[in-house]
Amino acid sequence: MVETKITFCRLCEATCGLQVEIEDNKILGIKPDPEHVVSKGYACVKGTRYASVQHNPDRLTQPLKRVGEAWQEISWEQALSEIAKKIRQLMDEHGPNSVGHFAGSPSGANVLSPIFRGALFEAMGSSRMYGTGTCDTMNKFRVNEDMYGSPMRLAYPDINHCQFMLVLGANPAISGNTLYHLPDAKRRFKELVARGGRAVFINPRRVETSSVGEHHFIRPDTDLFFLAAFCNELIREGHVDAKRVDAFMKNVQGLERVVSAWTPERQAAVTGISADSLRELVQGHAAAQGAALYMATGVNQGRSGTLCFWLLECINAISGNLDRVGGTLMGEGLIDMAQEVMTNPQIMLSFDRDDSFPTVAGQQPAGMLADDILREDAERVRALIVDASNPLLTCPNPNGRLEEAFKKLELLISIDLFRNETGNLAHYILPAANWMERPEFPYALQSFTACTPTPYMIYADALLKPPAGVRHEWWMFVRLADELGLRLFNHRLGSVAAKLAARLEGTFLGRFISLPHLLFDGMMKKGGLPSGKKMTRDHPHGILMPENHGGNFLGSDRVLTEDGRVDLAPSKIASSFEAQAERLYEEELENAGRFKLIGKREMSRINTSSCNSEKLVRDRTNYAYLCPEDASKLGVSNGEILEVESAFGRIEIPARLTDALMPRTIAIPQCWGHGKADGLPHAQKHPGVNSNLLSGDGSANVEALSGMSHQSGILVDVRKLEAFPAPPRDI
Ligand SMILES: Nc1nc2c(c(=O)[nH]1)N[C@H]1C(S)=C(S)[C@@H](COP(=O)(O)OP(=O)(O)OC[C@H]3O[C@@H](n4cnc5c(=O)[nH]c(N)nc54)[C@H](O)[C@@H]3O)O[C@H]1N2
Ligand SMILES: Nc1nc2c(c(=O)[nH]1)N[C@H]1C(S)=C(S)[C@@H](COP(=O)(O)OP(=O)(O)OC[C@H]3O[C@@H](n4cnc5c(=O)[nH]c(N)nc54)[C@H](O)[C@@H]3O)O[C@H]1N2
Ligand code: SF4
Ligand SMILES: [Mo]
Repeated sequence: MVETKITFCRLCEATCGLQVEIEDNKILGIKPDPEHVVSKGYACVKGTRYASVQHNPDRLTQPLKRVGEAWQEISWEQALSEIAKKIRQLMDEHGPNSVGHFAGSPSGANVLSPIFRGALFEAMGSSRMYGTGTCDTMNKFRVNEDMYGSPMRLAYPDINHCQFMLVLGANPAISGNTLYHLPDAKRRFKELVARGGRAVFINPRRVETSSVGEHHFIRPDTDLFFLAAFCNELIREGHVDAKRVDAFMKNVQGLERVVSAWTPERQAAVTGISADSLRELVQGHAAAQGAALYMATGVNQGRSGTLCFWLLECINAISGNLDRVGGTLMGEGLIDMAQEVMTNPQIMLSFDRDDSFPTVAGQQPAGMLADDILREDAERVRALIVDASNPLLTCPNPNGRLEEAFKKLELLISIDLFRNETGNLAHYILPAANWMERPEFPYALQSFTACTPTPYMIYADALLKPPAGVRHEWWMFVRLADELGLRLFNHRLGSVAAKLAARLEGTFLGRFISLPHLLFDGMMKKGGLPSGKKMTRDHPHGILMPENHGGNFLGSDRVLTEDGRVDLAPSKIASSFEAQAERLYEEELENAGRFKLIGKREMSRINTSSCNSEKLVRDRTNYAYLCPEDASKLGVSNGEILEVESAFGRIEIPARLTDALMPRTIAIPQCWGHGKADGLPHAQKHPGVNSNLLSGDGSANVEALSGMSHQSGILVDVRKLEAFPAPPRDI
């Protein structure tokens, strides 16, 4: 029987509503859900063509063990007992920190997996948690912690009422945004412009989203100077809301002092944004009834993502826009994650590593992982569980160094839907269920931080049954704890119950004690919502929650700093700015004539997760985009091969010309490079080139305040490759 079921996509943070036609556990078609309370009929190709990933012939259906060069299917009992035995041996011989875990982007869309993975590692006593959070947004968590008292206090632009929105380093129309829930972003920006507001995009590339507003080119990785000058100009022109600052904030003098040297003219010399343009933008910002600055990945991945986000938040705060309709708001989630972190500090606790490097929200830098595996001392990482990630392609891998490190691990486990490049080096691969196969509400955004200008909640039950040999991540972590004889959550009863539920999963009795359903019902009850059953029956398209009218943050107990005031100049951040800014500026002047490399997200690809889909991946390769002016200087035309070299590596890649890029900028879509992916045959036929071979790792290349990797704005030399093979053709 054909059934139409309602769910929401979990591939990116837009979490669009979907209608899925299903027969005999098979997807017949996926359409946008026109009745979803926020996405209202919007979805992109990645969501509507997900059947090509769901029913992909290369999906794993049984645990795999590497035996020599071959892969052997084994039972779950064998996999879990062998893995537990090895982990126990390593913990006994080298201590718990010799075993780490690495969480990828899809695990951020999974509510239960991080809870149980965290509980397992806490029970083991290991603080070795890595993840691609340090390739993406850890700088924001660091600033939130220092300014507002918790990494999870995350303000978002009130686009529904804002009259001036400035967006740096994001392309929401393609990406669906990050840490800001805005499906169908283009429509939302159009609405802003239609009511007389301004949407201003600051980006080295004229991006798809900026067609609805204004665009200014900025030289990659120079936003720090733009933001410092913006902040200084705002202060100098008297646009500080002194009353609000006095009442709710502290250290404004510290902020004023450190930005005072940064004039519109000084920034213009490195950013390429004229002094007049900057002044005009500050005036426009000050004149608007409600203004907000937002930044994302393109700036986060620069050398000073933390400093940039701090200045950006300060501009929002001192101009009186923080916690005000039309400015930036601090959402109230289903569960107040920030408060949870305060009362359960073992989750997401920030601490300094043994080499004094900070971790933010407990996450160690992905850019230090190779070092940590290759080091010879007692802190060496010897085993790694990679959950929903493909770090070999997505993290800095200078000249293949991360690959060399992974080969040295005594135990590498990949939990995935596929045997990806990282899985290829693993000792065991454990096949996981995906989002179509599990019950869920949207993770961090709506549920825990409510970074959504139209607050709502949605819950969807599993739509499909996973293949017989596939298991849920929560189950794997609980079963491993059971095998290792560890107590989860430091709670005897909770631990016994979780282990019992895991043992009963899939049996007749298990139907009556489904741990995921019990936990979701509990969380929804805590947030004042109906049970999962009622949500899917009565509110399948989501339920609108009370609007956020501002005025619920400043001066309230939700500001979690010690004195309840927003800190405008946290000492470590402000002193880092003082120590770094002039040096970085000099470097910019010196390197003004060189190329910088940035990324370029593509509509039909989601990091490496969609690479094996015939319906989504048609190009044989990715390209290096550059402007015609640069191309003519290099003597290169479309399809000819470029050699791109950084201090860390060298790649060869065909060129594609576009006037959307500013001079001396080269954009390469990231997360390609599937030449060795024999577990992903379609991807292997469409390999492309891995641009992360050009980014550096180790302490000199990891941002010192937050552990963020430097993956955008990398200095490179670009040449035309004279002797090249026939250029690849698209199929
Ligand atoms: N140069 C450059 N590099 C970048 C970026 C950039 O902008 N430029 N972006 C960075 C960013 S922001 C991110 S988040 C990272 C992303 O990089 P990763 O976090 O490594 O994410 P993916 O590449 O999508 O790999 C995810 C893996 O998870 C698997 N998977 C999908 N769903 C599930 C599931 O439900 N369970 C499990 N267990 N596995 C699943 C997929 O099959 C895939 O193999 O890349 C980073 N790398
Ligand atoms: N289609 C698609 N959607 C995705 C993903 C995907 O792979 N494909 N990945 C998902 C993930 S994991 C994330 S984190 C989000 C990210 O979502 P976004 O933060 O929107 O990331 P990008 O689309 O990479 O946009 C970054 C923008 O920054 C610009 N940029 C690069 N360097 C600089 C700089 O130095 N300064 C400024 N001002 N701009 C710069 C780039 O030109 C680019 O347009 O997207 C998510 N959604
Ligand atoms: S924008 Fe596309 S990938 Fe993102 S949630 Fe919506 S349908 Fe899924
Ligand atoms: Mo990301």
